Amino acid sequence: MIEIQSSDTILDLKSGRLIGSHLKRTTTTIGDLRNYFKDRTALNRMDPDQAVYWVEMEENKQKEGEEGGLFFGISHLCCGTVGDEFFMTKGHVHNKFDTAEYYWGIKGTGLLLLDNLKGSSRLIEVKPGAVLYIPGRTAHRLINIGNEELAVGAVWQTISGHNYGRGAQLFHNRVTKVGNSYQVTEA
Ligand code: PAN
Ligand code: ZN
Repeated sequence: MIEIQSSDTILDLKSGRLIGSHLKRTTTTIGDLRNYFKDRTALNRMDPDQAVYWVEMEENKQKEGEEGGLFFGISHLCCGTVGDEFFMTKGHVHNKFDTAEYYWGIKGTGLLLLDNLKGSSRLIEVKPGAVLYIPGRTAHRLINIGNEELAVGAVWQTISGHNYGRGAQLFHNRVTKVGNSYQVTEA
């Protein structure tokens, strides 16, 4: 006899929100991103407590640094700009440099900026259903270029860890709003 269990957590595919009783949410605000956006004057005019993005995850299932496990998280990136630079995540490389990651688009329109830290960058479109592989040794950052929240799923190893470098210096490009479109410039 096998007991049939239901899953602890449901991913609502329409909103990208997790539903469950053991979830945690980490919010990153304008104040936390002080060293990441170029236009410091615009940044200083904004409310430091304004949320730019938040990540929701299952709580206490896996431990950071434990061998063999996986983390599952949904990033929700609000729509907006600082000056003309689109809202984006801090971006990082993994401490365990070789570990890769999967992202997939759930809601909204964005870009995934990849930088191999040796002068080569790539931008990949993020839209619902897009499956994005981030190789190891690669800095990765999400950018919301749309008119609604960008929700993106992610799975990475529990041994990966996050290295944020020194602010924007991990990345060699910036994405700014021009009319209804975007432009990429050197950072
Ligand atoms: C993601 C990111 C998430 C937030 O879960 O951690 O999008 O971005 P920052 O960590 O750059 O602030 C991931 O890539 N995990 O490894
Ligand atoms: Zn990552």
